[in-house]
Amino acid sequence: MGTKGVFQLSFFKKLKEKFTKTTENITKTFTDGLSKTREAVVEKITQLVKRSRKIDEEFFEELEEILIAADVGVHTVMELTGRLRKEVKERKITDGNELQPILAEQLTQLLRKENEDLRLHMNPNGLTVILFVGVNGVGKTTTIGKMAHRFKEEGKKVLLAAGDTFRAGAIEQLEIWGERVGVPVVKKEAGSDPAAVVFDAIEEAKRTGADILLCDTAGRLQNKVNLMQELSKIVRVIEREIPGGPHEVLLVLDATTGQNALSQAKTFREVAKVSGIVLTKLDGTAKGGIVIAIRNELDIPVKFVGLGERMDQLQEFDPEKYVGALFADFLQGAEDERETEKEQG
Ligand SMILES: Nc1nc2c(ncn2[C@@H]2O[C@H](COP(=O)(O)OP(=O)(O)OP(=O)(O)O)[C@@H](O)[C@H]2O)c(=O)[nH]1
Ligand SMILES: [Mg+2]
Repeated sequence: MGTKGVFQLSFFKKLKEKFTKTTENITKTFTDGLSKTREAVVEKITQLVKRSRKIDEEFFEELEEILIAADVGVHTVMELTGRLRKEVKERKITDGNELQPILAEQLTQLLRKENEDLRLHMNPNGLTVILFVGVNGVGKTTTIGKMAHRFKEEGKKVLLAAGDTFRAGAIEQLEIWGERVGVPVVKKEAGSDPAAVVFDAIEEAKRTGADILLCDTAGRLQNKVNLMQELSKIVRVIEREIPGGPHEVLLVLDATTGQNALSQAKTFREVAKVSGIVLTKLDGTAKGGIVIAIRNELDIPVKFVGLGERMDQLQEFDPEKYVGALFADFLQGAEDERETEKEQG
């Protein structure tokens, strides 16, 4: 391998180091959860590279198609291939294989905004209140259950508020999660005012000295005015009872809905101060490129991703882990190549 090859590999090496530094479990959750997207994107690109003799316009057009099919979003794809074209020209790249690490590097750059903190804002002194919003069926309640589990594992005292008083069975569903995880749930009868439930929950959290209150909400969006009124009433109650709260308003989006998720985000941003996104069901889609579109087209950070239905399949979003999981086979390949080189002396 020439010096150019070594240079190309340096990004993969860094990526791999970051990827393997995290625990085996997290790496596995990401690689397993993204397997459908990996097959649809990276495997197709690999085939394209094998088939193409040179990197020409046709090559870029096919590459664009693959990325768009994975829901990366036309706008973002154009930006990405624009950068790739430039790199190919500047670094005088003729071998498609050398493109993979550059693509990985560009993707990581697109996903990581300078000085952005992807961690959840927590109240340094007292109760942290997190509100979950989003349309029907995106995974709000499940995410609350998973997050309650995470916080509990960290030794935090968690309380849940059954703020979805609208959908039949919603309160019971949250209660089941509460039992499963071992955290209490504050509820009122079905049909009550969600803001009143949240008020009660804050009282209960104060009384019992809870560290974190996670508030569920109903997932309707048929009527924007209603939604706005309902959400702003809940937010007002939290603001009044807990200075600085809500510390996070997390918009839950379903990755399998693709570009639709983007338009939901735009709507919710108008009605609530969304501070972060939880992108669920990434495991269920080959269109996991939506993470990149969301990151690039909205000014809201993706803070968590859902990679399966199990309690432990919610992960903090990390650009390196995401890109690392997409290019997992390559990282492995790069490693093998280095080993062989070492052996050959
Ligand atoms: N595969 C997979 N399924 C998920 C994930 N997150 C949630 N789900 C599933 O998505 C379905 C809907 O989840 P809910 O948590 O009920 O969604 P919701 O937003 O609370 O829905 P409403 O209460 O109707 O507004 C359930 O079957 C969950 O198990 C995920 O990350 N991966
Ligand atoms: Mg729900």
